Amino acid sequence: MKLSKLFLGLSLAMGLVATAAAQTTMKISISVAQNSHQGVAIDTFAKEVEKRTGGRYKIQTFYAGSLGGERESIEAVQLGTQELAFSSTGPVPNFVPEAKILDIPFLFRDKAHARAVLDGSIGQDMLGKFDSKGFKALAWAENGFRHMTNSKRAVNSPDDLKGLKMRTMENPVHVAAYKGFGIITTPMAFPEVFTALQQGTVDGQENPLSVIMSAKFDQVQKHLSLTGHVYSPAIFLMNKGAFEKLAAADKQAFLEAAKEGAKANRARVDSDDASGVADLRSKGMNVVENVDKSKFVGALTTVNADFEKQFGKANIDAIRNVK
Ligand code: EAX
Repeated sequence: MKLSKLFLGLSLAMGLVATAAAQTTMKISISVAQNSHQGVAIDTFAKEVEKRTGGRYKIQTFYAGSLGGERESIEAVQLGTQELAFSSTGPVPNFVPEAKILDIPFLFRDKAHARAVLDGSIGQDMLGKFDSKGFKALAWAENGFRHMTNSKRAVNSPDDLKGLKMRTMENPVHVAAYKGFGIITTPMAFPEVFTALQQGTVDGQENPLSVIMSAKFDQVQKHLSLTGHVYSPAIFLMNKGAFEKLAAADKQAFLEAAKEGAKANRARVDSDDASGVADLRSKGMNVVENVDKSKFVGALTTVNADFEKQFGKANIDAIRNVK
């Protein structure tokens, strides 16, 4: 009697150990709040990975830069101290220089064009460039078209940007271009931006409506101009070793989960873009909706000539020519 009870207890305990061992937990992070286009991306990814692996893989989600800014989380993924990150391409060129070309201002006509490029052969080839740097790039997603905000004045033309001190991403293409606008550029990690705006360390910043809303920049910025000066892609990155350790079917599960995450993310960007102006106006922002884009493009003539030299005109044209 006693022995059989002991046996039952033991086998139960062993069963529990076996269940625990069969579940692997991985981390994924974003630099913005959970209630955002990026939160939706990683929440969907986590749910889909669990579903598609029968619960053998559990994805722990971290928001608002709680594991560090985008650059730090990409570094952590490269080192393997964190398995996954979802990031804009802002800091990506520091790891994969080929990705720089995607952040050229006024490269994409609209979201449909950007999505077609990323989902087409150019984007899919680019995902392969991450392999030799210690990453598995699971899928492209989206941060969105970036717009300028500041606390000083309404921006109607590039002349209005001259002398504004603005936070930029840690991205060499952005920094070069924004200098072309006459902006005083201050590269900074995203988690520091709200405080920098609040304390007046910088006058402004630029980000998609999705980010401006989720970060509540309306509380610290008066003016918003829909410049749409650059399209900001986003990406699901995984540590290469962690991905390679997965069984073939699980690899597929992770890839498909990332695609589902990207789908949900793009849908949220679309709805944020549709509601953003009214929402931010209702919170007191002064919004300039119609800027003369040709003037902004014109201000970058010299910078664009440099980009053509640096990246190859043919490569830039190949992106522009995608229908
Ligand atoms: O990924 O750093 C930035 O401005 C990014 O757009 C933001 O963190 C969202």
